[in-house]
Amino acid sequence: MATQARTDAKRGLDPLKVREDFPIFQRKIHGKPLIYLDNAATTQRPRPVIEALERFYTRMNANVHRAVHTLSHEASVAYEEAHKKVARFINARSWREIIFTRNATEALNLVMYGWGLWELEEGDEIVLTIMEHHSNLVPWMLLRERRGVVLKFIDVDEQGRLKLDEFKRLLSPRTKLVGVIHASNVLGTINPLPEIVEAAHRVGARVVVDAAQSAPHLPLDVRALDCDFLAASGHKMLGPTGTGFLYGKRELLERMEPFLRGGDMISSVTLEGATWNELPWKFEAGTPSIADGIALGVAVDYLMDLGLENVYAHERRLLEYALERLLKLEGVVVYGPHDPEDRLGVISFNVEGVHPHDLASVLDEEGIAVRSGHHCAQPLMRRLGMDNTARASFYIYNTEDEVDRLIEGIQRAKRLFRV
Ligand code: C6P
Repeated sequence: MATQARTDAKRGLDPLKVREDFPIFQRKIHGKPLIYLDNAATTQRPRPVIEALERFYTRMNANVHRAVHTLSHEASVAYEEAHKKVARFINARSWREIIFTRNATEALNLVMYGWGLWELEEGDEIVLTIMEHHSNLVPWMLLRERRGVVLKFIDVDEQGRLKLDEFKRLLSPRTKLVGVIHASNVLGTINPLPEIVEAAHRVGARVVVDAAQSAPHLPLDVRALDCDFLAASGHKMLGPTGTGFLYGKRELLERMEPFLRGGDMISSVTLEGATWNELPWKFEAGTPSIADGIALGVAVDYLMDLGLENVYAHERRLLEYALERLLKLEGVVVYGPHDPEDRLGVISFNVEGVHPHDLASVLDEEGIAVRSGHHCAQPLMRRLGMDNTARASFYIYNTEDEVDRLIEGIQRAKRLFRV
């Protein structure tokens, strides 16, 4: 992949060059150039990812692991290779620690059904943060209902940073799991994982990290972090929709029960019972999304070619610029930490007197895509006294010029609603 021109040793990532790889930016919305600021929901796809999907169906289409014929062999090798790429991306010890799922939600459910349901008993405690996305909250409620497991929550301060002292007080020998969102999809807050993992391990608890919002934006190293599980969405990091993955420490995955049972995940079956296939296939029952998985590997190649340090640095510049401009606007409330060091380029905000859905509609007329709503984090929204927000989230193809257009769009909405 000739990405040399997309980054520069001095200036870092060049978003204008990056944009050339994304066919969707040729599209006009209401006659205006598309300004896509809904990257926390899902990102756009570069041409190599789109081409990988086409290449699979035109050159290689076959099922994996089932036949000796050439197409099946090629598809199996390419699908396995995609797991290896994801393993390198997060620095896992082995590609067998990477399980492909449909999304981050499925990855987190896999931990609950495959580990929690078997390991946890009445009175055991799970400590979660109040800023969890519903995907790392609602699954654990099942264990509260069915097993009598106790859920405890770490609160946040007014800027949406975790109260770490409180976290340490919540930990006890009864804590069996700590579930933590790495970066909030509402506030952008980056949580201090090393400190959290170390404190959790000190009381013998396992740690599951929801990295859906961090994996696409900053370098991750599961070995250094020493977390036990980590879930992410492939579709939030340039991969196809219907892709996500779970990392788990091998010794845990080996001991865990499969979540879905049936085809492809067995080693042998008799009428009396079954034994399980080797990792990761034990957890990938049935025909997987082969083309999508292979294309996720290509997305990882693309990101690694750019360099995650460059991705982070670019978004940091945009974040600082956008925060500076938004904070100067009268009647605009910006949520989350004020210090860019503590957060990523996900900015939730409200304009006094304009409902976020109305704001998003006005921005859409300008070709600007932002999300509005509760962002699947209702307990956090309630805690911070808000129902809905507008949210702009950046990625590798966004520019400062687009931030200016966003500000102009907000000013237009204020004029329209006379606020
Ligand atoms: N957030 C948003 O904020 P899926 O859709 O299952 O791949 O990802 C779920 C998920 C889990 N954790 C976090 C931190 C997330 O942000 C998300 C998805 C999207 O717009 C959709 S609610």
